Amino acid sequence: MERYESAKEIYRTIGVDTDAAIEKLRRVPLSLHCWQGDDVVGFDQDGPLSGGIQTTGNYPGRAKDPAELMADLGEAFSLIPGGHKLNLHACYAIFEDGKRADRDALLPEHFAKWVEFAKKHGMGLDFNPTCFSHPMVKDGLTLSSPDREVRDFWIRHCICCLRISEYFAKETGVPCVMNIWIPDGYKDIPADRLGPRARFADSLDRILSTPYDKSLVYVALESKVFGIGVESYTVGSSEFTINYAARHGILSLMDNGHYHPTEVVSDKIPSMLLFNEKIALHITRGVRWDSDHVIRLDDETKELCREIVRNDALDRVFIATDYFDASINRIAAWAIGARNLQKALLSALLEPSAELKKLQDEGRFTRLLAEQEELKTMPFGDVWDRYCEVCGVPAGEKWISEMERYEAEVTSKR
Ligand code: RNT
Ligand code: ZN
Repeated sequence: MERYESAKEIYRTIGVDTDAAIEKLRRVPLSLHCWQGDDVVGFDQDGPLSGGIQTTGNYPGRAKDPAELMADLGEAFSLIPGGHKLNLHACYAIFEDGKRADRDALLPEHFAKWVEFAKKHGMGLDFNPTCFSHPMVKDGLTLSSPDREVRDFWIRHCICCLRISEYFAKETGVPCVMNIWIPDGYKDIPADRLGPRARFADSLDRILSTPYDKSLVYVALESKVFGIGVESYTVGSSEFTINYAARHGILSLMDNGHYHPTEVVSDKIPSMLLFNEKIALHITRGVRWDSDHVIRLDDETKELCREIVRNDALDRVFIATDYFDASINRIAAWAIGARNLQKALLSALLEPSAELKKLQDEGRFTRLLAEQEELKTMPFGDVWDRYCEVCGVPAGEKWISEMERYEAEVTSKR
């Protein structure tokens, strides 16, 4: 308490209101990806993960059924401050009485248990068609396949997902972001780069020609530069998704693991904000490639959050996490990554951005550099602890012992 009061006073001297920052961040919903809890396996198939994405590690305690995944998510949410949403994938359908449905026949009722879970936790739901880990992915292709039957299957799947997304929004009262990402691409240099993209565009046209309520569902399209096994060419490249989204009034989704290693999403955000009312993000951490490591409080995560906050775009950017590490405690992975994202947002809210912009415009670059560096040693940790307390989650290191208790009592016994 005393430490917070003293920090508050220090931030006041640089014109920053810590109480206002805390209040603002509490209302920002962060969409937590369900797939960290079970290594992107899902409940509708038992084959390997495909689509050029990979989990590595064999840490014990992976959630193996809906009850376990929900329990683990509940534990994770109790450790993460701020507003929440849960991000689901279609492969997390829950079939009761052994009545299974294939991906092109999924119904809202297969997600009724998730709606119940969301209502219990007072949160909205986001959704993703699962266009991977399935026998109808032929030669690594889905919506861009030259085989009409394959394309039709995945078009039907995405249309089912639109219905389910509407159902989520109606039931929870919170709009649902439905993000389309396809793994389609080629391992080696293609002979035709245009054809697959034309087919992908046509498939998307057919999906989006299905009427859906645009005030309830925001459809997003995620780009990617390459994947394992699709090193030479991906159909859904950045240019493809940005142009398609702009022309068809859907959202562009940028995943910060999906660009060349020296390209940063932080710098893309302001350009996208200039030309789009809303954008969507997947936040992850790539180490040498799109490895989906747990988010750290590193420079790029902070810079990403700065671009959202200082452009006053917290209500224009749908922020979601997307990483999967199977080598550590999975609940800790959720908590560490999401807490780091919250820390980055809070620290951006504690910067005197108007003042810093002014220094830039006045060409006072020495003072700008000096102030930016001084900010780094402000008593941020005391404001963070206060934020956790206000949100009713463990502050400082206290969450670690809670996570370890849960591991000893629950996940280690699986
Ligand atoms: C893959 C994309 C995609 C997936 C999830 C599971 O590279 O980032 O968003 O991670 O759909
Ligand atoms: Zn992603």
